[in-house]
Amino acid sequence: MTKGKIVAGALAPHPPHLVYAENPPQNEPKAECGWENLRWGYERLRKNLDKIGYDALVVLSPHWQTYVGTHFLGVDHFKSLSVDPIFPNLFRYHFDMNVDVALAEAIEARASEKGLVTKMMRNPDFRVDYGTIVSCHLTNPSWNKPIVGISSHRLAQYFNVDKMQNDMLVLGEATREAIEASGKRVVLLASNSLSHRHFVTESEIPEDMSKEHITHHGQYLWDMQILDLMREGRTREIFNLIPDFTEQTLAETDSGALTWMLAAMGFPTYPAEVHAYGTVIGTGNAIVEWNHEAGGAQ
Ligand code: 2X7
Ligand code: FE2
Repeated sequence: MTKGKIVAGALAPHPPHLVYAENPPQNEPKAECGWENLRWGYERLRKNLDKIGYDALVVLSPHWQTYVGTHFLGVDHFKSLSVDPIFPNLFRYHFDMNVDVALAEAIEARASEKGLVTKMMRNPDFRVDYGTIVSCHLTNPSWNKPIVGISSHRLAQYFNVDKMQNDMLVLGEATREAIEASGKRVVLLASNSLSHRHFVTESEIPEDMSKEHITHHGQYLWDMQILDLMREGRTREIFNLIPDFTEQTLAETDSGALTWMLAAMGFPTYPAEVHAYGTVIGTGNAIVEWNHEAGGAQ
């Protein structure tokens, strides 16, 4: 068997607004338009990933929150309705997805061997969270590839941010080793926004772009600093800044998703491609690609 590999990784944020604005048949609410910059960024990401080809998506979602260890979707097929608890007016999505259970089990086993608390999630009626669905839908709207879904253990909240950083390094290593042993070509998705201070009220028309802007200039400056480092290939420095960035901008990096992905990819030193940056209800969101095959190492 040929050695498997992580062919690419992406920062792939999951505001449900982006699926709402795309109007796919799976989503009940319908929009006129909205957040085009981010949606067109996802379009460019999809084109690049389709060019290199891959077998599965592995996604870590901030909205599948598990307080006892890291959990993995462990059923071949899920079909149900996922509703965003905060934005049920925007996201009521009928999902129908396949899971690469063998790969999920392989990552889980390696993570457990390395000392992490882990669990396979075997409930066939489980309602998959909107973070997993939005990032996967926007990366691959045809859903013609299986996914591996990984929960966020919420270590930054439940223990502290340093424990989160440490355990995500271990989970990243386990992910890389399992993928290499699988023989598969895999794309990783860190399903998180960057800065995450948001408005506390919604405008009358959610897709009214005259109302959309960053909540606070300070968080914008932070987002630009993180994006500059990505564009310069300085991902180790991002790792070192994540605790302060997370605290000062309430960033969704608190989920561990970005740390996990950068660790699994061996902290790339080549320039990432920033496809888009934009705000969603005041939060900072970027679509960023590390393409090991096209521009990078390995
Ligand atoms: O979960 C989210 C998010 N991360 C950002 C913006 C808006 C809604 O939901
Ligand atoms: Fe979120």
